[in-house]
Amino acid sequence: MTPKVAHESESKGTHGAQIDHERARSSREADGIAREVIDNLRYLLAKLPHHATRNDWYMALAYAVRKRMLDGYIATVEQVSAPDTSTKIVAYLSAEFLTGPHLGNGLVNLGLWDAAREAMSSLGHDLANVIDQEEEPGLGNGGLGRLAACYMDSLSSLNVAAVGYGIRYEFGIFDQVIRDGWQDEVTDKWLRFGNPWEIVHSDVTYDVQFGGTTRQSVGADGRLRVDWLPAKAVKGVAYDTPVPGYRTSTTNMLRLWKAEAIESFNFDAFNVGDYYGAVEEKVLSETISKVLYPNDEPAAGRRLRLAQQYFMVSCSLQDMVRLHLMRGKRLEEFHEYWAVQLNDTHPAIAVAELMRLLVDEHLLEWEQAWDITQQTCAYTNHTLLPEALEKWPVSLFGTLLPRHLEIVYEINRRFLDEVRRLHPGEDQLARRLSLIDEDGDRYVRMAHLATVGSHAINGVAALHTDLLKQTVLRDFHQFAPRKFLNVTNGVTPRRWIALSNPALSSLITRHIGDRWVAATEHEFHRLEPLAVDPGFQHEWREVKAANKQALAEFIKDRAALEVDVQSLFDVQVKRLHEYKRQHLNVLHLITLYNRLKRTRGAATMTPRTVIFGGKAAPGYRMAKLIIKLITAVADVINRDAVTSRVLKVVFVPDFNVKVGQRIYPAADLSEQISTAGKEASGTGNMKFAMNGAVTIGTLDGANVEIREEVGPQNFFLFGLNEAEVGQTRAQGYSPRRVYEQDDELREAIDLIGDGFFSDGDRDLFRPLVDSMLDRDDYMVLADYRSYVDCQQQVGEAYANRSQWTAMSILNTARVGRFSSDRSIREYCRDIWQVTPLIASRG
Ligand code: F58
Repeated sequence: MTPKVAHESESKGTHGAQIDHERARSSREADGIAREVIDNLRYLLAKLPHHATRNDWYMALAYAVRKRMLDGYIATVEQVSAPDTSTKIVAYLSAEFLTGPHLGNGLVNLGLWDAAREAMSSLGHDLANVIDQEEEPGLGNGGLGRLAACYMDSLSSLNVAAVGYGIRYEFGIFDQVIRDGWQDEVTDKWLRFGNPWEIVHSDVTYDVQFGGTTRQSVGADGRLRVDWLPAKAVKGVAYDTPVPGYRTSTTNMLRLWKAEAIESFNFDAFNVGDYYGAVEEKVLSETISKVLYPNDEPAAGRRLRLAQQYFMVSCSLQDMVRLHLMRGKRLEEFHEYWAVQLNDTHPAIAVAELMRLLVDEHLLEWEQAWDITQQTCAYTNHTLLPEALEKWPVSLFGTLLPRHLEIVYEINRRFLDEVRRLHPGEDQLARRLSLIDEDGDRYVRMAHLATVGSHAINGVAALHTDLLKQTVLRDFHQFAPRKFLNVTNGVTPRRWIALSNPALSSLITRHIGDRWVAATEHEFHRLEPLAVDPGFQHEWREVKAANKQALAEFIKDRAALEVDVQSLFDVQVKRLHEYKRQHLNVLHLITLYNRLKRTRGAATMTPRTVIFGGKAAPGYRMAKLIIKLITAVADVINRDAVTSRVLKVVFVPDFNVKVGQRIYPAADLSEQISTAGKEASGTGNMKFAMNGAVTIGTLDGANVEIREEVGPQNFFLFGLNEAEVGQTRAQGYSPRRVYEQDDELREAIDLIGDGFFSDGDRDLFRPLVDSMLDRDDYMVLADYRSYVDCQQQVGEAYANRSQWTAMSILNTARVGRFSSDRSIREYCRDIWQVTPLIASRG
């Protein structure tokens, strides 16, 4: 069960019965919680207990838990707003926060799990079942959005005052359904049953302007002024969700903006009888926060997305300025009180918006405003893939944000002047550094804007930061090397171990105590001596077996397939992308199939259940075709009497945070098989390893550091490294030659190409086969032999139970470094220069 900590008993106040009553109702005891759940059913949901649905019970408990979170929030606000504090607040700006469901996590962090379970059971309900009712807010695509959520958890857990600023999308990432083996997208209506976690602040709103023109004038003081005469405006309304720390009094807010029309009716239109015209404006305004963009590459050109980005940034910065002035501080000292982290380039327009607010609205001098902006902002890069680097056509940018385009030009003019002063005559250098891409059509390069406007730029794993400095931001690095640093990603052990793997948590706690939940990096090492202890090994295996059994039941329910829980659970769950190479995994499956068929099942092979999950961007045809290939190969293997005895393949539909919480704890083998140099960090790799899965992987992203930590004997390495990928290409790599020279590879690819998995249809998978044979941009064929041979070693290692268990335990014991607490401490120390609030345990 989840670890418990004692809580300090509160000293009795002197404010009489009223307060006593309130105390009793904010009880941490089961009977107090149960009473409040019943009250909530009655007064918030207007339901009798025997009429209440499962959703009603969930809502009633959620409100009770939220109330306890708000006690922490009020205490945090009190601390931050005290007149004598100089607390610097972290503003984490992100277009995505993939939080996952809140109830279970809230109970873990507040230490209310057991009390809530007892309370619900006294009311005749199973807590797990109530928790499962919650629909997760899918307000992110994948790793980047989930990272933001892990960081919010760590910020609160480390008592750092912070606000997460983002967008309250009405529709998040689509729900994936599999029809006839293909992905279909269904709208994510996450708000349909209500959202008990958010608090709408109808009084915290800002106008955000778009379009129009600018006008210059000279004031009486002789100073140049620029006025923006916008064509339209929308209103952003604050929706707050509390983010409680783990057993601390600190509770921060995730503040998400919803777009609304400034006037819900255009009365001019209404008066002349154009009712629909009047409503249209409202609809258009609300469109801005309607839907999350799925990560369709390439990133160029979508006007609504730029509008979303500016909408979120403008609301957030206006909010910061308001709070700053409310605290009685001067704008000249803004950077001493706010650290703004740009989560990728999506909020990079903040650089220009902060300049506009300081210079145009608050009349600071340009130089001073620029100094404040740079000292306030910092930028995290999450990708090197050229197609994912954001750039906006100058014309689009200028139409939507005419004043910001002028500001970008002015930033660029001053910056390039400096470049030319330091590097006279180097025109090409200035061209490459420019915020404006002038090779062909003109674009605003958002990564350049973020880099120039920030005092710190970080990559998300050591290898990624090195490559960033050598490739995408090479010239910037040479120009200002000290601005660059690495902060390797991390994931929160609260959600990804304590909540999702209670059996493992209690086993660990029984042996090393419960301090690991908040001090994972330090405490997990204490498991190392237990790695070879037969008794501990036995318990470890029992936990894994139970988790696998639970996943098997889930798979039966969601994918109608029976799997062997004794078999090796070999898992690849992540977004579908060619660089992540799910199709390399498929080639291995076909190879196993062929070996089994050739020997009529006599080939000795470790039984495996190969599990896939992940969404493809709706417009990414190749990724969708790979899903079809996985399901087609699964059909053949699972139906075949010979192969299905030792091999099962399953595609778990609709992979999301909730599904992840069931999958990571049950994995034996973690597939981290991207082409070296392409995966910036990866964070699933960390979640798997923490839960005792052993990795098969390339030297990519954080895999490199995971392998360093767990030791090469406890990591299955294969494939070309990043330098070798480059060399192989440079030497005229021919995938077709590789195909011709490897019999097993040729056999596997030919089966796909000949229509064996598509009822004889030779065209279906042709684009995939051709792309591998003709170009193989992601070096699938180059790494095939190394991968398949490495998988053979995995199978053999798994057959040795005690050796495998030791590897599994050592993986958990040695990956404490990948707790997001460690990452956040580094951000605090190296980038934000913030110190924690005075901690008190909640
Ligand atoms: C991911 N990026 C990286 N982007 O791919 C992964 O290696 C890394 O671990 C993670 O960030 C966290 O640093 C990512 O998830 C997106 O989802 C973008 C969202 C907006 C559209 C373009 C993709």
